[in-house]
Amino acid sequence: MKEVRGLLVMAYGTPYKEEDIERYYTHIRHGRKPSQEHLDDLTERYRAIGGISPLAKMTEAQAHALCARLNEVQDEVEYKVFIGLKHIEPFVEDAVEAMVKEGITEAVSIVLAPHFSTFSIKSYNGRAKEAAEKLGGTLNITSVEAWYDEPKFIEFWKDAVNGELAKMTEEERANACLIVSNHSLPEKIKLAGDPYEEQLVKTARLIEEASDIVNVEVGWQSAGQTPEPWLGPDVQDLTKELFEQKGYKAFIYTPVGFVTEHLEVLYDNDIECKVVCDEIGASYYRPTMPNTHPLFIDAMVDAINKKLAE
Ligand code: FEC
Repeated sequence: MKEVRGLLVMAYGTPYKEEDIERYYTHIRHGRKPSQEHLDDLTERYRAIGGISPLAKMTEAQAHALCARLNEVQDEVEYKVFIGLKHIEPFVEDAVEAMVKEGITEAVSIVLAPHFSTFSIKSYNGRAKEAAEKLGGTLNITSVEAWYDEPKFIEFWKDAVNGELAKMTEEERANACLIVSNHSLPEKIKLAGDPYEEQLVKTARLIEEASDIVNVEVGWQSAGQTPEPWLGPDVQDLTKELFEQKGYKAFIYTPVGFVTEHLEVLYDNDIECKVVCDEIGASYYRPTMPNTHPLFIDAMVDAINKKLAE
């Protein structure tokens, strides 16, 4: 019989129904309840994208597609998938406990976010390893840390950008700008030498080199509501500035730090950035997110195999 290797797929998590929003938001805020105003604001944003986010379903689909592909491309071990979420059940710790209960001793983990930061990838992997330690240390977890430059990931976005260019009129194509973005984080991460910003810039440069787009800019989105400075420029401000300075007629948004159509894409890009484009009279383009596209799943397979071969 083949050895069973755990595949721990970790992701942000989302409320399953409207009543879950408060506890989910409280978890994101490290246990501090949000004010009624902030809660109402978030509830309104979920309502604006149809009530709940497609994130939960897509995380499941991505995890299962990744596991199936890992089992297809090799014959030595049998991967078994476990989903661990950051802010709602099944939590990262629940997934680790399930693996230990099944007697699994080797696992590989990957986060459904391509860029490393102490706030995101490091905290997911740290929680998984800490949980494994607490449960007796019988489970060894090998963690993929980043995959922002995986060739198939870049190929996915190259095709996506070229696909949007093909939909444009000639005038739009000649005056088009690509905005490559990620979730903003507090600027203080830079003091600790966090590679998050550098990795986003690298992803943007690789897409620029591979695709037919000429004008490429890097921006940040979905910043939190705290008084401290967050990484910028914000994608909405950047759109306005670029329009004023360069007169672009079309903007393509590729929020490459995300891998599916969830709140931060459906609201922050498709509603907020679209409003800005409408105001300035430019066209809004946002390609379909990676979801379970074979190139994207294969990019994660490659990242896992490279990590295991180290
Ligand atoms: O579709 C959905 O329901 C969930 C979408 C969602 C994703 C996501 C990804 C990331 N976040 C990251 C960092 C932060 C920091 C704060 C923060 C706050 C929120 C709030 C919601 C939310 N995030 Fe999120 N994030 C998603 C949703 N995030 C809702 C709370 C309301 C708001 O501010 O909009 C600020 C926390 C604080 O207040 O102290 C920091 C990072 C990612 C990308 C990596 C990953 O997926 O883990 C980084 C998806």
